[in-house]
Amino acid sequence: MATAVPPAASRIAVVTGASGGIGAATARRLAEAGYRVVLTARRKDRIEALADELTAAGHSATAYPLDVTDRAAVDEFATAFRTVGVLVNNAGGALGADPVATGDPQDWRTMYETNVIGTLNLTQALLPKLDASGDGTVVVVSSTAGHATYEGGAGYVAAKHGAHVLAETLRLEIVGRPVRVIEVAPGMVKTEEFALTRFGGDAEKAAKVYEGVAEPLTADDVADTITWAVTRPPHVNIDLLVVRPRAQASNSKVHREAR
Ligand code: 8X3
Repeated sequence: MATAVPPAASRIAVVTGASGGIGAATARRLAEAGYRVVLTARRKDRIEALADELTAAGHSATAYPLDVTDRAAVDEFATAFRTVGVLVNNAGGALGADPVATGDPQDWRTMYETNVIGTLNLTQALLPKLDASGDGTVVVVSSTAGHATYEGGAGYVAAKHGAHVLAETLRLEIVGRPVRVIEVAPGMVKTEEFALTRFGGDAEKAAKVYEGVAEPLTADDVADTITWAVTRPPHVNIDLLVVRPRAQASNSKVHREAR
């Protein structure tokens, strides 16, 4: 007999990396869909401001400052919940775009820690709560970098392949339990921070990433995709969604308008 699934309004959605970009946009969209959203990120002021904004708009939102790489803090965070409906593993990002020959091993380590171990920490800590919800969903926000490489991308590409493998393996391992595993792999998304962080705050280099591209995806485009996948009926598992702007045919085949 199918388990009765509670309505979205009584369900908690935890979003990591909710201080900006795709994470903040996803928290907004899930709140609008009726979830009680829990925003986590390291930057307390940002998630508190967004939680206040959502609450003022009549939604249910709380902020919880959290570093996803800090396992003790993640375990402590998990004790706050009896059940969790949705976990969106969005925290992560890229550092550097150097060739393999000269890439900084510390950047590689940091990217593995945030994109893979961070996702592992939250997923392990909340899996029992997702199970207990009777219809849990784990979302892994990977990247097109999790599916094919490009020059200068190896450190990030390796980390995102790790996130992809985590999602794929978890889906195999928990089949039969009431938890879906959805991977959303965005391509070129123009957010206020992704490229800037990647290039250590160099705005000129960051701007070059999107130069001449008519319409890179926005954070909200990806949030819309995630929310669509999450709000399918419980028996429908969207394994993997690759989403790119129309101007991007592959990681390295991008149409740029001449200036
Ligand atoms: C972002 C996509 O092309 O910068 O996850 O690696 S890319």
